Amino acid sequence: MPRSHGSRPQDRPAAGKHRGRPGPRPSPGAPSPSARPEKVERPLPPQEPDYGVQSWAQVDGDAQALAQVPGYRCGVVTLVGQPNAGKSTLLNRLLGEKVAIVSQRPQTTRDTLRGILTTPTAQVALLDTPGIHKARSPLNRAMIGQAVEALEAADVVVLIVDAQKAVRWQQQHAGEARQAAEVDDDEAPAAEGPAAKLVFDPHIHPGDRAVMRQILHSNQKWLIALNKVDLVRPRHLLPVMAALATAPHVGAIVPVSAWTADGLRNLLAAMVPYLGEGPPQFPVDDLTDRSLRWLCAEMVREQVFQQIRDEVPYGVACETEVYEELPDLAHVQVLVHVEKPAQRAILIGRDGVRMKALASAARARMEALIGRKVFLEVHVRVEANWSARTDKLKEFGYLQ
Ligand SMILES: Nc1nc2c(ncn2[C@@H]2O[C@H](COP(=O)(O)OP(=O)(O)OP(=O)(O)O)[C@@H](O)[C@H]2O)c(=O)[nH]1
Ligand SMILES: [Mg+2]
Repeated sequence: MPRSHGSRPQDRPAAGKHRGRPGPRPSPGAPSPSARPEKVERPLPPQEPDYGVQSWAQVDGDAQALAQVPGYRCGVVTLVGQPNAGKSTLLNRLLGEKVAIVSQRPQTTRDTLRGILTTPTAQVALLDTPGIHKARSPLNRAMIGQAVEALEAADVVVLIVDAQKAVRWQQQHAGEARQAAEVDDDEAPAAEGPAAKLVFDPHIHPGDRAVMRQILHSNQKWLIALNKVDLVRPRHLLPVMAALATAPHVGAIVPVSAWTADGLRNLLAAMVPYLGEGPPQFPVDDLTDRSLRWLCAEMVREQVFQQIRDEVPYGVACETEVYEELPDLAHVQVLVHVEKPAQRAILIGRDGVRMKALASAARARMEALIGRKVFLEVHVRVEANWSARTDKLKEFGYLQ
């Protein structure tokens, strides 16, 4: 019997409706037009990832059955890349279910999320991380710290490169000599050790070079997933792949589209040989080790990123204060922290219209994930300057 979502305690990890098996994505609630969303994220088209698996029945069995499979592999794959490269979208697509929040704005992901993909031949713990960029604020530095820590935990690292951005950069710098690529520019986070002195092909985007330095500094094995290939012409991809292939020690470069699900089978096939042989380490029907409480707070933050303009989303942190499973619904109360009273006013909107739109879209997401009706309450509190305060960053889980 599949485990019902309704009976899962609030602090247990979220499990898939399909017991860890990729399945069709829930359709998210459309934001109300009255919220005048600036950058609405289109829902992903509902393709199922094709892993070439004949039958998922074995995965639906217990972990012991998988442990008996000869050559079964299990390990950690860390997804890193520039902000907005599509790491979270790729994680969701690989899992076949939406667990990570996504938006068109950079720096959406703030802390590491582990997604668990269990197939008949391997269990992959996929770490989605904050985008690596030149961090100035304490919050951004904490985010980069999380990404760097996740690098250390990996059996193999996958650098997600935005193909569209890479093609544009290459076209703008066509014909430049290779020796022009000295130490990187403003986009690079401070690199250390021998990796800081590495010289890369100048046709590689400086933001990607900066992430490569971090990976090489960690001494991990690594691959590249060239994402968003649906947005570029195939003939423009080859020169980008040729430039990326000059990076030191890169294991493979796999073109993928998290949007269309193209290339995921190849990406999985490239990752799995780096994992150690052994039985599954996580329950086979879990999708993530994050709790429903955490996921609910993230879903509210996602709507803030998708529906509220300008800098406001960067001053917002969300916490689930109440998560109760009642007989016929789940009662969820989320507290939204903002830095200034003006941000509070923007979030609430005239007559509370904007908050209503935010909450109703977040509730629809929660209902799709939890699989039951949700009664959602959202409150907004001003917590002056929280993003620069170590105590608050710790309290909100952004800093260890
Ligand atoms: N067309 C297209 N869009 C994509 C693809 N992958 C991601 N996107 C879009 O790119 C934007 C950023 O995606 P995210 O998954 O939030 O990117 P991220 O790397 O997790 O970003 P941060 O969390 O900010 O570091 C969203 O609007 C996605 O819909 C893709 O393969 N094709
Ligand atoms: Mg993300």
